[in-house]
Formats: sequence, C-alpha cells, structure tokens
Amino acid sequence: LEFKDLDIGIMRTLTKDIINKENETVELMGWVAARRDHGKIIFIDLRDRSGLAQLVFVPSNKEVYELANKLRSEWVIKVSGKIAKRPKGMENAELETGLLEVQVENLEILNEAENLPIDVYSDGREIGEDVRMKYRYLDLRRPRLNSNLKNRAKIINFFRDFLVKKDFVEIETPIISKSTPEGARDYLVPSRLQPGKFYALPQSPQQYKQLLMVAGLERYFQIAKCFRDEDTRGDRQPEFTQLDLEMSFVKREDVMEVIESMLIETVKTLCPEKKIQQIPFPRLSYKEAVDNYGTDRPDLRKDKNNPDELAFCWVVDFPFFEKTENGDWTFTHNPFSAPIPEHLDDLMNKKNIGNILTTQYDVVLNGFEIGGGSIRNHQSGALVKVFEILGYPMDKIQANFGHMLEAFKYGAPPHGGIALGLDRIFAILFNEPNIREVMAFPKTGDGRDLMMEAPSEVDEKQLKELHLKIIDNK
Ligand code: AMO
Repeated sequence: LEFKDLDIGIMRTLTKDIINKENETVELMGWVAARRDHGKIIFIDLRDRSGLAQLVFVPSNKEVYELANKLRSEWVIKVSGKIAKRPKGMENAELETGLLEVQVENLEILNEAENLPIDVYSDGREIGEDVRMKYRYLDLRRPRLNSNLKNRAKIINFFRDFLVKKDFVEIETPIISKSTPEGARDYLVPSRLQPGKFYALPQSPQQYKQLLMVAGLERYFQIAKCFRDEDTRGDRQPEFTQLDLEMSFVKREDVMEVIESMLIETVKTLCPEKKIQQIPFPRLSYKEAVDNYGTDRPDLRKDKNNPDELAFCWVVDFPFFEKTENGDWTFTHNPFSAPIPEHLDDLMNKKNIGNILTTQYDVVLNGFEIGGGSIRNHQSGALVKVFEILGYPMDKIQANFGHMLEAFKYGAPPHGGIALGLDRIFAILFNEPNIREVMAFPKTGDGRDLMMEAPSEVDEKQLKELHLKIIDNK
C-alpha cells in the first residue's frame, strides 16, 4: 500500500447523497459494514459518516470482482461506479439509500482490518464495559454512540448561538490554576519551575468568571471542562463539562430566565419528540422539596415510564450553611454566593447562621441536578464573613482568596451566574442510563482510562524535574 498513490477525497460523494445521482458515476469511500454473497454476486454495505450504501460486484468485471472477494468487515475502501435503481423486490425501505445501489467499476483497498475485538453494530449494552472502554475508538463506531456524539455537538452549538445572540462572550479560563477549597478534592499538578508548589485543575471556572465581571465583560459563558477528584458514579465523572455563565447587574430571576428559555428552545428545536411537562418550570423551596419529596432534587414526572417526559423544576432558598460531623459550619453549595437580601444582616453579624438562606438556585430534570448557580457576594466584607463562619483564620482567607477580596475593592458590579452539567443533560435527553454513554472518552469507576492506560507511572527523570519522590506506602 503506497500512500503516494492514494488520491483521497477529491471527487468523493457521501453515501447519503447518491439519492440525487441516479445514473451518474460517483466515487465513495468508507468502511465495509456488511457483506452478503448471493449466488455469484457480492453485495457490500459501505458505511461512511453519512450512512450506508449498497455496493454490487459482478463476476463479469473480473479483476475488481476478485479483489472484492477478499473484502472483510471494517476494511477501508474506495470505489467508483454507477448509481442505479435496485431490481424490483430488492429495495430496503429502512435505508435512506435503499432504493439504489452502486454498480462498482473500480475498487481500491485503502486499509485492511483484523477481526474486531467487539461487535460495533449492536446496541453494545451486552458487552462488558471494560472491553468497550479499552477499544473505545471502536465502541464509538457503534451507531448509538456515534449519534450521541453528533447530537451532543448539535446541542452545544445551539447553546452557543443562543447565548451569543443574547450578547454573551465566550471566554476560555485557565486549566492549570490554584488550589482553593471549593467542595471537592482537587487534582494537583506539581510545578517544575517553583519547587514544592502545585497548581490545581479547576473544579469549575467560578473565581475566574467572577473576576471577568470585575473586568467589565458583563456577560460571559464557556463550555468548560471541570475536574474533581471524586469517586465516579453513573452521573459523576472526574472530568466533566459545564455550560458555565455569569452576568452582571442581574437578580436571580434574570439568570433563571436565560437558562429556562434556553432549555425550552433547545428541546423544542432539537428534541421535538420530548414533552416538557410544565412551562414555566415549577419552583420549589428547599424545604418544600425535602418535606414533600424527601430530596432536594425531586423527580416530578407524572409518568416515569414515558421516556419522552421532561420534568424540569427549580429548587431555591437553600440553607447557606450546615454543620459538619465535628460541629463546624460548612457551606452547602458555593462559598461565593450571597445570602437572600433579607438575611444579609444576619450574615454580616454572624447571627442565626443555621437559618441564613442563600440565593442559590438549582435546576433539576427528572430527579437529576442538572445545574446550579447563585447571586454572588460582590462586596469583600460579606465574603470575608462567609469565610469567618467557615472557621478560616484571616491568614488562610488572605492566602486562598486574597485576590478575590482585592479585586472586589476596585468597583466589582453585582453579579450572578450558573453552570449546567452538560453530560447529565445529554444522558437524559438521549435516554441513556449514565453519562459515560454521552462522553467520547470517559473514565472507569476507579478513575482509569483503559484505552490510554492512564494514570501511569512516569520516568524517574520526570519526577526529579518536578522535585517529587514516590513513597511506596503499599
Ligand atoms: P456545581 O458544583 O453545582 O456548581 O456544578 C454544576 C453542575 O455540574 C454538574 N456536575 C457534574 N457532572 C458530572 N460529573 C461531576 N463530577 C459533576 N459535578 C457537578 C451538575 C451540577 O449541577 N461554580 C458552580 C456554578 C455556579 O455557581 O455558577 C458549580 O460548579 O449537573
């Protein structure tokens, strides 16, 4: 196989487009999806990114026919031939191109394939997940996963368009940054140039997006990768994607309105088979949710067996603080949130701490928390009070949050925002049981990438450069 001889792509037609090209001669490229031999005739289903087309090889075209005889599943080929109607009775109504076939005149084998370790045409649920993850690049050939990735991209594009039209600016924030207490455990990155110091991967862009408000951007969004060193579950991965946004000069209604209208328009436009149970989304206080449903993310679907039912709701008025096991105060959601305006005095005086409600709003879909946000404390005095209640000494507050406190001194506008957990939303919209099915390269329950074999050991030299020593504590 000589690459210099390949003349890829110049004349290429996609399989889906042959329906407009009856009697024309076209060139197609793709994979051998299936082969059937009927008497002397060889039928191949050719797969490309757009779908399938039937190729026909007849013995009279001897040289090509003999080459076709070698073809096996998943070989990569290039053919040219004439598009013709299939003979009566041979049509396939289930296929977009099912009335037509390609009478192949030339065949080139671009690459052979060994027998695949997993079936890529089944639904895939019958295959052990370890094998699927090890061969994820094959697993993703599966039509179900292939279309999950494409639909994911379509929805993300829709969100982008929607927000850009509303004057939001898409801004990337750093991935190697500073470790700060935000609720979950950080992934740490040792610094080569600053011995003994560490970056952390962001649990969310929370602080950067607030600093962008101080910078006067007013409306920010980002399709943001977030990293949290937590145990993995069906709706939780160590690395996941948020649609993150922040707005200046807003009340919580304004942020909720942007998100609610975006979600409704997305479902109506891209998932018309889905039915939103109630518009506007019902709102419950945390207390109502817990009293009536025993959870702060209630599943409000009337008919839980109907896969096309979408029951969104908002949960608001969460307690700001709760007691830990050892009796200290911790925050329930986000330390950067403001209390509801009626409770600002209590926060400033550190009174009735257990009763202070935060401006936090969570958006829930079919029993899953798909997003959350709040109006923030934009004055450093109030932010300091939160950290004091959390029991941080002043030097720790300065070391961890000094940059925020200082930034808020220079004209920080009132602001608030929200982040949606995109993987969770896609899993629900695509009727998938967990978020791994809607991510290209997810990790296993114990945080491994079985395909890349990560995490892995590193060279002694790399460790040395990073001023690290492994202490074997097995
Ligand atoms: P929060 O921590 O609530 O808020 O995260 C927002 C949303 O992200 C999703 N999510 C996850 N999805 C998959 N795997 C995970 N490990 C995971 N953790 C969270 C959830 C959740 O609702 N900075 C704030 C947002 C803000 O206040 O603006 C934040 O990150 O759907």
